[in-house]
Amino acid sequence: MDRILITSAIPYINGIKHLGNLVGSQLPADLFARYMRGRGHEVMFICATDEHGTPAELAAAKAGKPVDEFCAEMHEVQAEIAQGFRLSFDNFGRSSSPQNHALTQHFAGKLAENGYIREVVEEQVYSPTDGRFLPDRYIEGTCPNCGYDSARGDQCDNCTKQLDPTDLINPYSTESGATDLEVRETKHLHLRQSLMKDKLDAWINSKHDWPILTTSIAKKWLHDGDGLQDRGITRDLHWGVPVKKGTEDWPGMEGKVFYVWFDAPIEYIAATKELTDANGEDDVAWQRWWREDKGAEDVKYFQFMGKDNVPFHTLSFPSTIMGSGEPWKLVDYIKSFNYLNYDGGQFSTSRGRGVFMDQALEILPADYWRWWLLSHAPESSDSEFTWETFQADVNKDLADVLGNFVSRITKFCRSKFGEEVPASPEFAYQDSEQETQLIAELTLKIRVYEDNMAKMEVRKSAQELRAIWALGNEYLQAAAPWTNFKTNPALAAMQTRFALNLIRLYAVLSAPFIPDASEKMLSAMKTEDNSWPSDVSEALNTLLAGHAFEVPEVLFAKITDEDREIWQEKFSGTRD
Ligand code: B3M
Ligand code: ZN
Repeated sequence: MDRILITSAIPYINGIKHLGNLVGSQLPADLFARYMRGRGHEVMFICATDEHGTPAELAAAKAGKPVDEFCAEMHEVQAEIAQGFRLSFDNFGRSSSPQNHALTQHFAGKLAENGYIREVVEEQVYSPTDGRFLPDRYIEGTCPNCGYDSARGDQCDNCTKQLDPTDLINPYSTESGATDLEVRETKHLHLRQSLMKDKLDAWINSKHDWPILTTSIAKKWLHDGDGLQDRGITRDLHWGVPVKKGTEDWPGMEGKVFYVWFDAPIEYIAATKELTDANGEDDVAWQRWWREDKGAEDVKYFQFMGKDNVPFHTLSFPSTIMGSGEPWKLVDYIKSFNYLNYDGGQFSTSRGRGVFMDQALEILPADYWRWWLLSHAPESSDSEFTWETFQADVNKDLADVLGNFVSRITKFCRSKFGEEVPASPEFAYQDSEQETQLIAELTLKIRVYEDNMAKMEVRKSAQELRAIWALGNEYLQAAAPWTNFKTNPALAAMQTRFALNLIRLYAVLSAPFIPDASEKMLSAMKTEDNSWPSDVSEALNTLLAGHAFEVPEVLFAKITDEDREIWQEKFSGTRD
């Protein structure tokens, strides 16, 4: 049994995420967490809301609420939606927690002690029109790296380069549109990432099994242009973690807070502490996940995120960890994703384009979305959501293949043998070629499925699972117990028993993808035995003759053309 630590990138607090965000971090992380739990490992799965920074301040102002109140409310909203999608976080924390304040200040103190922080008198963009220093996000302009004309002050969405607002060409205020921006002096802290360059480079180079998407972004950052640059880690905002050196004040930094991207990844650690604190456990309870001197040396740590978050997780956060000089757990594997597009364009939060998490759950249960999104995860390239493919794939995979198998065999059994697993003393599976053959095929496919799941190959895992489901239908078709029933009822009984056991097997294998349907299948089979099928033949001998079951309600209703047209229309514009 291993100890598996899993974190998903933590969603910003200001607003509800769209399906593209979901499939780029939280959903595949949940798939992996569920799988690892299913295999009997001890899992700690962490997510949180990312509550600091200008977007939070802006959104609260727009909602006419104090920012702390706004964040508390939005956290509840996001937590409920996460629950709706069956995201099985061990804790869904809040980056504004006291635990994160303390840990962030602790890291800053250690970094300063070890010479990794520089105090800089910085030139910052001041807008006379707006009457304030403009935070990065309030400034847009042309990217000096790729020429994209709507690059934000902190990062270019087109080439992913992290930017400082003063890097932008022809900058303007997104608040007022003002272009009369001035540069004024103010004092800030910089994290000396450049000192860490060789160490980071060696570390990234040692990660041979990481996705190319992850390492290529990291390497670009380390080597392009002048190489890895130091980063400002403080801001002139009110809402955030006050700048302190551990528990001590930081002279000259009064009234400033840490940059949201400095404290956000530290929240992975803090959210674990939030959980163990809430359970009344001692510090070792969270430290055994995060401190190599407290038992975390054998923890395996996996991070999930969209590609735009990769620089922060391959370079900035590791700089914080390494620079602390303390034995904090570094990530072992970073799974990153490309973008999911929406119907010929991009999902866009700012423009409200696409389907958002709350809206998705209003029209269909979580499993439909989970299955489609995961089986189309944008791994090797961007992928696209269209209503046509959504309808076609869901109807075929979930209704025609899996749902139909379950309904066909349970209904057949009920009508011929009653609602219990039929006996056939004359036949064991082992006596029959067909079942022996299927067990061998399933064994092979399940091993491939396990291998893909362990490697976080999301699409390939879905493909294999689909093929495993299809074997059930092919078996029924070939075995035809309904025909045998007339001439050889004992044979039909054995085949039926075999197929009913397949339902339980499918429930166990499918749980990471479609947890609700999996539960329905187990409860229809009146069993709580969800043990992983290490031996397929044994796993198919779990429900014995005489074991009661019931015919479940339809697992997956088909999406009709009419449904599709209504939704297509409803989600064709932008959300208000
Ligand atoms: N909140 C960006 C995002 O939601 C950011 C991730 C933080 S991960 C520590 O995509
Ligand atoms: Zn760019």
